[in-house]
Amino acid sequence: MNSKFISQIQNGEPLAVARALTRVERGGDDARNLIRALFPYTGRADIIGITGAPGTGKSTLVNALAKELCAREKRVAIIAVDPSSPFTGGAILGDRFRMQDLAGTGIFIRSMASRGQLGGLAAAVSDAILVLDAAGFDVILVETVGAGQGEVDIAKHAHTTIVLEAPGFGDDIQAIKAGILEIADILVVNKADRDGANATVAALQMNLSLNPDKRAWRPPVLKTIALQGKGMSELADAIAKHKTYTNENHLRVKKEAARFDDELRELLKRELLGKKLQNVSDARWQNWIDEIITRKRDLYAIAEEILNA
Ligand SMILES: Nc1nc2c(ncn2[C@@H]2O[C@H](COP(=O)(O)OP(=O)(O)OP(=O)(O)O)[C@@H](O)[C@H]2O)c(=O)[nH]1
Ligand SMILES: [Mg+2]
Repeated sequence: MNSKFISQIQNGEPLAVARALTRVERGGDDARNLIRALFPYTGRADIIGITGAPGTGKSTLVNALAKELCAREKRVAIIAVDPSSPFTGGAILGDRFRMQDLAGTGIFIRSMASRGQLGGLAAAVSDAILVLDAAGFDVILVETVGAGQGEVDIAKHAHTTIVLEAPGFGDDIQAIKAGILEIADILVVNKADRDGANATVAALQMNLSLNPDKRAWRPPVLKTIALQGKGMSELADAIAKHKTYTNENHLRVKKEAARFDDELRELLKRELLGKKLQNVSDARWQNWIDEIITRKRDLYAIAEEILNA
């Protein structure tokens, strides 16, 4: 691995960081070697997950929050995860607007939609977080759609997870079903300029009381108007408070352990599967499926054959 490239990344040089992220998205040996070289320099950044239903205002809020953190002397990077097609015009236009909005602030933004890597989007996002961490960003904001709905559940591995709601979006029972209250460290009712914001806050507060958390941390419910940058100072304060809480209770290490535990298992699954299927032709695979659907053989028998090959 080119040591000049590594030190450029470590210095946070935007072009080098962008190139590193592209490499990580492509995957393969290049990505692997890069992560191996950078890994010793990771573990410092605060990873903040922002999640919520489509249209609740995640992107708008992430931009506004990034600016607030920037004003607090933090070096901020944004990863916007959009698992939908990279060809949807809306996403691309939205990106362009966001980038213009952040121009000249020093805030680094990257959207990821590609599934180029064998490991899929989730693995690419995990590696991207490592790159940005090694690049010396203090805060990495990771925006993902949904909670438990998206294929990318990065939010559950963040040091702090912010869940967005908006008035009128709230089928609150649905929110509880999706386990939102369990993953949220901070709840935000965005679009507080709209009718019904207070009702949504009250509903969330009530749900929190009905489902008392085992944690000592009770997620605050904040109101924001992301479009006007309102409520960002309170949100940044709540993030800082949660960080103090996690540090004092040694939860940061625990969260990290859970994150790498999951990721190592996923990685092993992919690697083992890849190795076992390396020399299996499409025709052979199709033949196995045919044997199964015609009830000649069962799944266990086929799996055993593959494992013992
Ligand atoms: N009235 C009002 N509109 C807002 C506010 N914040 C965001 N919006 C608008 O809500 C719409 C969706 O905002 P986005 O930031 O794109 O929402 P998102 O959650 O990122 O959406 P997806 O990425 O599609 O899931 C946009 O038209 C925003 O301008 C707010 O505080 N008040
Ligand atoms: Mg968005």
